[in-house]
Amino acid sequence: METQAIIFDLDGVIVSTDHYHYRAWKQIADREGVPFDENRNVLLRGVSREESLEILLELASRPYSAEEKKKLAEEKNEIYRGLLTELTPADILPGVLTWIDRAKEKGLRTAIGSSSKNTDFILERIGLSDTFDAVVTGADVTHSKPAPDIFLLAAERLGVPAGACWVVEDAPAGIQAAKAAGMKTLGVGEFVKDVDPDRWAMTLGDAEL
Ligand code: B16
Ligand code: MG
Repeated sequence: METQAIIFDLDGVIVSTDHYHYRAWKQIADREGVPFDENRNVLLRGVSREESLEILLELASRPYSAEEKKKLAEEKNEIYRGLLTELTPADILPGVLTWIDRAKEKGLRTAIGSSSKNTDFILERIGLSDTFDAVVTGADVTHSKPAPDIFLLAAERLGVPAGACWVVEDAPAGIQAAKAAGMKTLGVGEFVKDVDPDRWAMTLGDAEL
């Protein structure tokens, strides 16, 4: 089916917020005495805040109650939101603006499909609030990536069949979600290099639309 829309993941594709996520989770992990490093952080990419905490706590030495988990997730988000105030349009990753322009020139619809409930805040910080035809986030669905729901809802809001959508993703969970939605994928960045080497680029600046 001919491509009619491009759905961009946000964190790791449009802007690199992963280090801010890492710094926030690391503060929580250190305080709780849970081992956590950059390698463990990769497992959290594209995954919801709550599920990220579950993964982090897999290495904890004691069980945590639902209430404690809720508080930890809230604390992490407060730290993360504080760090996000450092974001500016200069943080938009290489090739992104060209891709958006090219997509529009070709008459393709564009959307954001992100697990992040901070999507609106991030888009505002980097000056892209009014750029996309649709924005779907983790706040719009019950099941986040790797479930296909975020991308399927984006296609629905764009009025385009799933098979005509092309998803750009940096996380294994996101590629899995896109494939489960029956969409084509382009992987960007080192963490999805081995998933589909024929449809992969280090940055969007290295890929042709
Ligand atoms: P929040 P994406 C994802 O965004 C991040 O990659 C992931 O690390 C994060 O846990 C998730 O958003 C939830 O973020 O805590 O802001 O709701 O890659 O799907 O754009
Ligand atoms: Mg991502």
